[in-house]
Amino acid sequence: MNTVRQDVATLGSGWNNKVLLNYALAMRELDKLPITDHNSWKFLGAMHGFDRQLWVESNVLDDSDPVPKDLTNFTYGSQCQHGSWYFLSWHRGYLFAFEAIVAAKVKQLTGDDWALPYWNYLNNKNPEARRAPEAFLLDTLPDGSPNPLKKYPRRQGFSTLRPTSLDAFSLAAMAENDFQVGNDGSIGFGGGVTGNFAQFARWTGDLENNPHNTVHRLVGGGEGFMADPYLAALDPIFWLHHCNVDRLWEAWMNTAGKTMVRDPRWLDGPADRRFIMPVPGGAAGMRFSGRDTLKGGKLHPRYADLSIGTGVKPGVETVTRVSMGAPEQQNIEPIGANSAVVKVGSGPVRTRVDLDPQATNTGIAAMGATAPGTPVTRLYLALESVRGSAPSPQLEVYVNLPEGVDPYLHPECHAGSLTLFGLNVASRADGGHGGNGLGYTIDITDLAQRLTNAGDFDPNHLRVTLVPGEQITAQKPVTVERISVLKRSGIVS
Ligand SMILES: [Cu+2]
Repeated sequence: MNTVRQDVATLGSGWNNKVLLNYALAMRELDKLPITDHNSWKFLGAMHGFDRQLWVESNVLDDSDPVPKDLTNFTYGSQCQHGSWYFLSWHRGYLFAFEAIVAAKVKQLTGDDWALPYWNYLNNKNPEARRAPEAFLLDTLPDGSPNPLKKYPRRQGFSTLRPTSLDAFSLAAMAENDFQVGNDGSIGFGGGVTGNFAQFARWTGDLENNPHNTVHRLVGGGEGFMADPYLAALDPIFWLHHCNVDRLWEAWMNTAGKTMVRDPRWLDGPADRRFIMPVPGGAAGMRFSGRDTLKGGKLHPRYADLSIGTGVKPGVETVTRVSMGAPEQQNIEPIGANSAVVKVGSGPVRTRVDLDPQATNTGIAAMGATAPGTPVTRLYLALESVRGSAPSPQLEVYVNLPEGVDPYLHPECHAGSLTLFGLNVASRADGGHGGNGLGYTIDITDLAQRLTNAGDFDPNHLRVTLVPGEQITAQKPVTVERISVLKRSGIVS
């Protein structure tokens, strides 16, 4: 049985892509099942996020449809782990369950084997890589019936991922050597430490912010399902996107010099409960934890390729960034913060972050260190408790932008682009985490170095300007509780 996941672009175009045709045929059948069935399209989508009222308003459910208890009591419903170190492991299990259920249906309908393909949108060698596979854009199946792969709305006129120069895709996450750093895991590839189960926890990992969050917003816009975690997994393209994110994680783990597990709690999952997924046939669920998703585990996937479009060459010693030593021997300290909540609505907002000049100067002096055994530092801007009501607003972050200028004319001050995917869920006071919002870190080491070289870096403070992108308006503002600068110190190894 062929269960190797392939690049969807290599499998043929339109409905000649048999993997996607089989996908569509299976989804059409799974759509006939009621939400009470663990193998139904709706049930599988609701596992990511579920809000009955929104689903009725969005014409997914009828008002009269009975909703199963195991969705509303969180046994299966609204499980997706974001802003957390379980983001990648939970979604790996989710992909596995979905793939098994679809494959069983494909087998029953056509006799074919089936594996979930990935959308390799970062493949620079394919000029069409950012265009959605055609099967997701066609109105009908070859037999003339409605195309299930295009059932739910996306950004108006969507066919291609179109980031601008600001929210450009970045593979910077792949250069990070550590899955987590800091006691709270606030810095690193994979997301912040959470003890208990939390749908939206606190710190977003590098890979989750970009390209994961970016692609959700670029497909979904403000109105499409992919932009909102309550609806995203209902769009069949969700699964090809997440398959690629999962592949990026696998590629990262297969690169020399990366530290995946340093805190064994990650291996066993949340302290208060196990992750659970449905299985084909819909009987009892399958329980799993992080260790099942790693090499040798029952949920470890196989990919046809781990190098094209991932920015890494597995098995090859690629020195992408100097190693700062074992994560537990690294130190994270705040060296300054702003003093008031920042609210971003219709236009750019400036705030001042006061710095400890001595700590800043020593940090700047060690930023470029490469000699083994010498101290090395990186600087980060941390945005804490970011809240708002839009599903995936875009926020642009600038450092030391001159006052009164057009930010777009000053890319040299651009620190980073954030897509605040799931901000609506993370900000709900009745949600799992009491509306604490989300946290993000932006690596500003290179920017600080550039500003220092240009004589534009004052060790006493820096100015941060937040510029609203799409989905942020005066009616739907975003607030940031605190902005601080973190200094990460280690020893070059
Ligand atoms: Cu996602």
